Amino acid sequence: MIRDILIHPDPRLKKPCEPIAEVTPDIAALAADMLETMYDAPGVGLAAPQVGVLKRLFVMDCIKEGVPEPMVLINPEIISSSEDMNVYEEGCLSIPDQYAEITRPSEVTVRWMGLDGAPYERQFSGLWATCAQHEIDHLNGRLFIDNLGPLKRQMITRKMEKLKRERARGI
Ligand code: K1U
Ligand code: ZN
Repeated sequence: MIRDILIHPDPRLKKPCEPIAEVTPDIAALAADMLETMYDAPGVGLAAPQVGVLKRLFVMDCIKEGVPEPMVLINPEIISSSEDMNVYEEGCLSIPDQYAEITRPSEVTVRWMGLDGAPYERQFSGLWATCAQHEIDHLNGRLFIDNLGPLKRQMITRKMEKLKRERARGI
């Protein structure tokens, strides 16, 4: 089932999310819905708070062409980050059509729980590393625009408020 994606500003996008104690059928259904919603958008990642669920889970698939590699990461933690940094022009499904260059560590090692309840650990680089950091920020109530200066952030927020007003009026 495709779920609605919340648009900034929304208080649910600013709250830290709760850890998931165990993988229940509800969590498995949420992950399946989030993958479907991400591919439909389309996007390369999606965090649970973006669909209004304040739990520590995100999905991603950064293969743009070729064989899909859907990933579900529960309670993800960055356990190490490279000193080497990378600049990527990021977007966000909760901030449509707005992009900004964001600097982040170019490689990160992430530990998480899989849908099978088992622990996993993997080093990510390239877009996978950028996306994992962007999604973990969502789980901590942070958006990529929080890395921008106040004027740029306010300009984007005003555009999103206008977009939400227009959508509410069916424009
Ligand atoms: O979390 C999100 O809002 C999803 C976001 C993830 C992301 C994108 C770029 C850098 C870091 C994190 C997106 O997927 S935005 C859409 C996007 O980047 C994309 C869409 C279609 C094809 C390829 C990329
Ligand atoms: Zn985002």
